[in-house]
Amino acid sequence: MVTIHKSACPLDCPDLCGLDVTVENGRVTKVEGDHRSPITNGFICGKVRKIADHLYCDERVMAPRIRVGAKGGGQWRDVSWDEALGVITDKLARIKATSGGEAILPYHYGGSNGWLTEGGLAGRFFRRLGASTLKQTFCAAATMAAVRGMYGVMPGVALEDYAHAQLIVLWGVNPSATSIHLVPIIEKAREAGAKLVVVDPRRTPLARRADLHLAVQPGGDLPVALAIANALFTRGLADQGFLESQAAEVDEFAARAARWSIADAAAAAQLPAADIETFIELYASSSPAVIRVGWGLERNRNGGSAAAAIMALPAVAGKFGVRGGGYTMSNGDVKWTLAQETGIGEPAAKTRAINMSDLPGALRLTDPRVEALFVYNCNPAVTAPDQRGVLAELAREDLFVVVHDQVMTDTANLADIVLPATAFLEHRELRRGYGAMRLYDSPAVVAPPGDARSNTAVFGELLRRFDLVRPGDAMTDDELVASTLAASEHGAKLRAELDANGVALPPLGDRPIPFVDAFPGTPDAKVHLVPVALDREAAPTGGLYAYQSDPGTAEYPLALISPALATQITSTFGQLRSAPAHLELHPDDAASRGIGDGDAVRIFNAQGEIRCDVKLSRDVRPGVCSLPKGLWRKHTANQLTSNALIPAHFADLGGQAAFNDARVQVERA
Ligand SMILES: Nc1nc2c(c(=O)[nH]1)N[C@H]1C(S)=C(S)[C@@H](COP(=O)(O)OP(=O)(O)OC[C@H]3O[C@@H](n4cnc5c(=O)[nH]c(N)nc54)[C@H](O)[C@@H]3O)O[C@H]1N2
Ligand SMILES: Nc1nc2c(c(=O)[nH]1)N[C@H]1C(S)=C(S)[C@@H](COP(=O)(O)OP(=O)(O)OC[C@H]3O[C@@H](n4cnc5c(=O)[nH]c(N)nc54)[C@H](O)[C@@H]3O)O[C@H]1N2
Ligand code: SF4
Ligand SMILES: [Mo]
Repeated sequence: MVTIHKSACPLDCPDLCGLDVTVENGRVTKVEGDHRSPITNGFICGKVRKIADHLYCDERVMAPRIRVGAKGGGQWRDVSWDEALGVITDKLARIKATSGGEAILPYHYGGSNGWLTEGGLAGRFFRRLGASTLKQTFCAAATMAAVRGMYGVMPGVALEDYAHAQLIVLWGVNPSATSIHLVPIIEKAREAGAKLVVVDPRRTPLARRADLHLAVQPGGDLPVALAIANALFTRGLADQGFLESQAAEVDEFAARAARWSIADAAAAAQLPAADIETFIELYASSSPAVIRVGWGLERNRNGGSAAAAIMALPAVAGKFGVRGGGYTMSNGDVKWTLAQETGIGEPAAKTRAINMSDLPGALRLTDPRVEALFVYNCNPAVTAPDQRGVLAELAREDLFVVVHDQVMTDTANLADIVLPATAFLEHRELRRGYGAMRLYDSPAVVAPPGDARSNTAVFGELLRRFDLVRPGDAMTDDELVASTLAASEHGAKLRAELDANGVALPPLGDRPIPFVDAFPGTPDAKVHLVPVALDREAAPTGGLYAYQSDPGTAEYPLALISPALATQITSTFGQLRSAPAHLELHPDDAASRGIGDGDAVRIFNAQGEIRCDVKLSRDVRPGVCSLPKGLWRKHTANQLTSNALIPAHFADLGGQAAFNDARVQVERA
């Protein structure tokens, strides 16, 4: 029997595609993009076109399993759900009784999930249990702190509206891998005469075609953006009318930007000063001009201030108020008036908050010591900083580790108990886009293989076993969706659209123009150029816009960055990759070290070393080397990935992990 179903892709990708899914004899056999959204426009990426390879792979966990023998030894005993949940319940209850709920740490991210699986019943369970809470800081913590502090809840430029721009700036973002549907829109704008600028240490596919490529040193964006702002102010290119009526702390921002001349910024960012001048000319003279702010630029010590300085530029230069003018950061902020909280039905816990980006530090805390780690929606063995510390702590015999996942990840391999999870298409999901301004109800279209259960089912059962269910609680996916929509002032409209074709548009429409249809969600509806709260948060490192110099040393001079792979979403789908990873290194850096193309190398710093082969490439700038994010341990010769060399310190805002602050040396192995 062959059936075709509507669903949507909730993976961590800005594009949020609508899907047509073919199911034959109970299995997904084909997935194609549909036409419900102009962004998907009938095509999708290779990852999801081949999702059946993931759903039915050999690494799929088919039944709950309990470790037999040593941790990480690879010996398991398949058990029933009843037995697995019985062991978990006894263990967590005992820890709570003897050491308190905070000795239990839920460890989770949104990796590939939507609202039902990301928060939902897991959130309610751990809150009611009194567990420690997790600050989710792997991604977008610095950029979101910056954009929320400056603009509050306000949508940026819709991806579709890039077609109207005369200048498109891609700043620390690589849509050719991470948001493929933006690429044809950019091409369309270019055919109509738009110019393209890319700010990226790598020559990405779009940088190769750009009118201007600023190959900035990682972490050097802040001085560049401030020097641009300073030039706009001092050369009479600032939009005084806009700033006077719509912005706050303008003089303070101008004073902080004035610390940076173009020459000094060029030196700090290791760029030709003439290229910054060209940027200023292009930016000042083009409208509509849009800056697509990515995530590559936030993952360093200056990341929050850099994001803020970049997002100040459209205000200073007066780029808002026209279709295609302004910035785009995460575009989830379109006043959906929906909150995950309403589905959880339990206020945020007041227990101790732990930053997920220092997992070894969290596991070394005392008072109380963490005795149980419950991992779901996450693969920290290969995605968290300080990988050697993470692996050592996970292997601790006195730490009880539960992992709920679809496949045997590197984290699952170190667990005491592994619970099989459903994948999207096997469970329902409600997903709001952070690029595409859409809300999709993506139903389950197929039963999971084996005994896999959804997050809702697992945490619903744990709530029951701990006697934590309260009258009126939403317990099923249907009830969670209903209660979330019921609490929204636009719930009836959203419900009607979702019921009609599975997708709803924001109450503001799907292409609101900033400062025409949508205004800053700050208390005074102005853009704040030096928000007091952010300045206070960044005080330990000199306040907002204070530049912290490059962490490179003579011993470890090379910046190691870890950009996204086209074939994975972070580590998701990594089990399907058999090819080993290569370090990309500039030929000049290789020559001075006697390294040839294809050589085996050691990449190292004080935290450890990685062994893999090298690929010489002029696509990385000199002084920078690149090993992709999301690799699995099997992809390198010594089972460690770039995360092993990443320091456990944070960016200046949001407690964001500083993935691109690793400084290393490379030598022939
Ligand atoms: N195919 C695919 N799509 C994805 C993902 C994936 O893993 N694979 N991940 C999803 C997720 S979780 C996210 S957060 C987004 C990420 O989306 P992007 O931000 O596009 O992804 P990255 O590759 O992490 O970083 C973008 C670029 O930043 C550059 N970069 C690194 N350091 C700096 C710096 O200091 N300054 C500047 N200006 N540039 C820098 C890198 O060279 C890279 O080309 O993509 C999402 N989409
Ligand atoms: N070196 C380096 N590391 C990085 C980054 C970097 O730039 N450099 N970037 C970071 C970024 S941007 C991000 S977003 C993080 C992402 O890091 P993680 O949050 O660890 O995300 P993924 O690697 O995608 O892993 C998500 C896991 O959740 C599982 N999963 C998916 N759906 C479900 C579900 O419904 N239920 C359950 N229980 N499990 C499910 C998947 O199978 C997968 O194993 O990684 C960060 N790590
Ligand atoms: S990963 Fe992105 S491009 Fe691929 S199907 Fe999902 S939303 Fe579309
Ligand atoms: Mo991310």
